Amino acid sequence: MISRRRLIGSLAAGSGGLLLAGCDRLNASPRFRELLRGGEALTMRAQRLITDRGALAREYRPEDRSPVFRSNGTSMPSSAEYAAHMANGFADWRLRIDGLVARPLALSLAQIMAMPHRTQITRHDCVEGWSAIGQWTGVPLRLLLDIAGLREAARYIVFHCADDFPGARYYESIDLIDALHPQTIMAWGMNGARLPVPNGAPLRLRVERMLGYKHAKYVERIEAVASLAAIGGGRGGYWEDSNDYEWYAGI
Ligand SMILES: Nc1nc2c(c(=O)[nH]1)N[C@H]1C(S)=C(S)[C@@H](COP(=O)(O)O)O[C@H]1N2
Ligand SMILES: [Mo]
Repeated sequence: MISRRRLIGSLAAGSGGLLLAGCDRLNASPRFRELLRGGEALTMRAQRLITDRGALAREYRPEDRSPVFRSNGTSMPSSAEYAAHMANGFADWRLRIDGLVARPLALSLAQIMAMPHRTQITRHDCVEGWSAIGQWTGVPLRLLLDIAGLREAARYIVFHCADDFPGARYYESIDLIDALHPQTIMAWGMNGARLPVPNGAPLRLRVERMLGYKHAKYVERIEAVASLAAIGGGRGGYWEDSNDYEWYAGI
């Protein structure tokens, strides 16, 4: 019998397809699509039952990349602080990692870029009706959380962003299953170059089993929490608070 680890490994190497073919068939069935539309709690339970949340998102070949990967939402945070960071190439910028961790951290971009990294070519799906395939390079979130040392009470990871919307900062959150997933990375590279400002420089989340709005750009602080109730409007994200988007946006 092929072990789960070997199966995931072969998928990661691009030679598998077993799990993915299975998912495609499920997705094509109207009954399954209906299930997925039947409310968030049901979506989450159905996906936990039917799909494996540890399964990898499909990865593509370099030639599959979209010629243009558009920017959506904020294309440049408007604060003076961000402008100053941008002007000196983010040399003094720091990523803070705090909340329910044993060792709060403040990491420079150089430190983050020197860490082990992963490169993946994936499809980004925005609920506004567009998709694009891009290549992302970054440090696994799992590694950052291991270094900081998650406390036992931690249940969610919150991403605080540098951009302001009317009345609120952009933020997002995911649970620990997605946070520790092997394709969940804090990306500093895109399509072989440094992450461009319109796509979230210097650092953005890629959480490949989730819809586009979960992929927080301009992340400046990662916070581990036990509950989302006290953050923002309490629903786990900017769009969740302001527009009733689903918190669990699995694809
Ligand atoms: N900080 C921040 N993150 C964000 C957004 C944003 O406006 N601000 N937009 C979200 C949405 S809706 C999408 S589809 C993607 C777009 O990523 P892109 O600009 O690289 O295309 O970022 C997401 N993350
Ligand atoms: Mo989006």
